[in-house]
Amino acid sequence: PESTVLGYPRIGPDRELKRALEAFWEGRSDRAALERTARRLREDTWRRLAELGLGGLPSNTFSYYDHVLDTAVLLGAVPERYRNDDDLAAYFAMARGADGLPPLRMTKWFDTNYHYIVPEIGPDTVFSLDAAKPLSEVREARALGLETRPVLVGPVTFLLLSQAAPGSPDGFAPLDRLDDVVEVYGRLLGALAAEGVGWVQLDEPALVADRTPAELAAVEAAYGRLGGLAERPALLVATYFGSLGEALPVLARTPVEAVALDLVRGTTDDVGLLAGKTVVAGVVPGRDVWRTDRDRALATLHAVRERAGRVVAGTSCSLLHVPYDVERETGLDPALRDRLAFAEQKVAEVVALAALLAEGAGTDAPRLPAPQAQPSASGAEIPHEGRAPYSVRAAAQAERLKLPLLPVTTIGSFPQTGELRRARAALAAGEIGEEAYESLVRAEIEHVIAVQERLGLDVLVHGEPERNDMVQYFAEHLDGFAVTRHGWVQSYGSRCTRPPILHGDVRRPEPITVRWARYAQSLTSRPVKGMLTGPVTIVAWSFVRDDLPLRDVVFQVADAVREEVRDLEEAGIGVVQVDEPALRELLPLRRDGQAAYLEWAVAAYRRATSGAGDHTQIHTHLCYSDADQILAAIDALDADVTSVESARSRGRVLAEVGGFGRGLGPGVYDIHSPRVPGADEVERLLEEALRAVPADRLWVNPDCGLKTRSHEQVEAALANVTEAAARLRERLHRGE
Ligand code: THG
Ligand code: ZN
Repeated sequence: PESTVLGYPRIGPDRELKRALEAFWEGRSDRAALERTARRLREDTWRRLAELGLGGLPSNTFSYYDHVLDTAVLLGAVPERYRNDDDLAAYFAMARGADGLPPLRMTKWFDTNYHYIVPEIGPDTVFSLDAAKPLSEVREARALGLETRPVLVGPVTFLLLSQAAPGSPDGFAPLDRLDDVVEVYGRLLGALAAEGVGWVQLDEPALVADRTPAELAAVEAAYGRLGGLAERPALLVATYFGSLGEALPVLARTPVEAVALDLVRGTTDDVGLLAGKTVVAGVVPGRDVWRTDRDRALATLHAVRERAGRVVAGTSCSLLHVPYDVERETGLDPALRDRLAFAEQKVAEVVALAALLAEGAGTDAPRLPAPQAQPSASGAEIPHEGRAPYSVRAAAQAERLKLPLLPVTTIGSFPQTGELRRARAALAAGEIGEEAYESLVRAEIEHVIAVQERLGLDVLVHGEPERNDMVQYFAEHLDGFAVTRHGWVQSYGSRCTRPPILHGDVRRPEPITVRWARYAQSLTSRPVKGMLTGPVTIVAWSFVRDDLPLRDVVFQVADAVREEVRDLEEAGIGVVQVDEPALRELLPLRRDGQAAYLEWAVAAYRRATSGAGDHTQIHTHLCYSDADQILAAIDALDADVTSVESARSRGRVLAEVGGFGRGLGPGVYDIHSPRVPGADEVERLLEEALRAVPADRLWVNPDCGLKTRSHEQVEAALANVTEAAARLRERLHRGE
């Protein structure tokens, strides 16, 4: 095949998988119904890719929840506590938890907004091959008359992304088990060869990050061994999200038949080393929504062919990260839509490029254009904005807010009721008026404020009923963004987002959140916290223009947020939370570049928040506990109060963030699971927190927003949280 893609969306063009999963989980449908939907989605995808003329069709890119979790199952790496005669029940227990059993940890897939389930591997993990899924997908496609290339997470990336199982000895790393895992991959390759499979794709994106010499040696050994097997399909090692650097010569020395390179983020510099192998040249960007510059891509393909010999036109990474089809976006400005390509359009681009390459088109001009005019950031100086010292601010805020010890608050969002979601859809469809919609929003704010007062929270929120999503909502109210109707992208499991498209200069035409915050504050004498999304996160969770440096785009957004903070303050709001959960996400995968990124990202946050007066308390919230690399940056945000996720990985977070000299709220309620924590459990977590954080700086909060939970779960959990805080407060007053 002259063309291929490394992977494809699986949630369904109309989120059919989401609906099928949620119906199954809620007991509204059975396993057979779920399997039927899944099968139809897979078949539709293969048929469509074949129809578009794609050469190499991927399979095993479907997943009921996550492809890393699928790999753990494939290898038999299911921790004892999840084992169950019902394989699907065990699978979903690992992904989502089951009664009394918390799920496995979840974290971001490299620098994307996709989350994977973190496998647990210990010294005693027993590996065993369960090849049912890739084999049955191969057979399904064959029943349609289509040959496919099964896609699997490769052994090195799988182990590097895994965590050591609880109880593993100090110094144990999952990668220590590489030999055992490679043995299972070897048997899998044998099974696929026996099935007549010609090619297998092993994804090794971990190779584009900095790797130690020992890790690189492990890569060489693993692929040397797999490549040396007598009975196996041809091997494509797929790398993406950056350039291979020092890992490229290592892969070049292994007997694998093909290597996929991300030539959007990486370069063709060393491709000559891959001579003799096939290079899948990732020239069509798999992570943005812009149409590919055809001449540029073609020149790159020619350069690869000249240097390496055999070349296949491909995407830079899986298309999992883009929506299905831009043709459905009839509401977009046609001038903008013409510049866009979603998954279907990208497949067509790959096919067209392969045809041009085969025709020899562009061979007269094979000179590679100069590296894409990487626009340089305007103004080399990063403005360092600051507020008064924390002690001054803390005194002014204490005076104004008069909060008790261990104040209880939430992260911002409350459960979104079906009624509200339907009303928003009806408003968009013109079936109800603005007035009717807004009165529903007001009623919901009244309800949420009343609940928090009844449960005794100290800093209240309005619950964000007017927002569909913390980024999409701001994008809808800022100039320079477009939003889609069907542009869903999987975030984790059944959850999706519609990333907005940031295509022009960003401006705030008028205040966005102020009237809702003001309304909520009018209902209570307790402080209401204004809720904003930070500039890095707004940009990280959007598809962003590529004609300006990212940093400049982020600063434009920071200025818009700054105006909003000022307006909230002026409206009498005493606490403003500016969330930056994606701060870590844009961190460059390689160490060089990380410091510079963090410097401007922090500067953008401070630009957004430093207009606030001393008496205004700035909060921030960060999802994900693997913040180790960016602790100094989080500290440098200089927020008065920082809440972090920690319910899933207790002690570590506390040890890390306890040293911040300001307010800190380690999450005490894991909102990713439907489980309601008891008051005793929360009290214990708070006691533990008190060993790392002084009582006068400890805040009490869930570990993330509550929008994915039900009202019943939230009320039960918050009642326990406030009770635990009250008990501990009491004990502190008694001097215990
Ligand atoms: N918004 C955006 N990206 C995100 C988050 C977010 N990335 C990280 C984290 N939060 C991911 N978490 C979620 C949690 C819930 C949902 C999506 C991502 C979710 N989505 C609704 C769904 O799938 O039904 C749709 C929401 C909508 O109507 O827009 O519940 O918060 N951008
Ligand atoms: Zn969060």
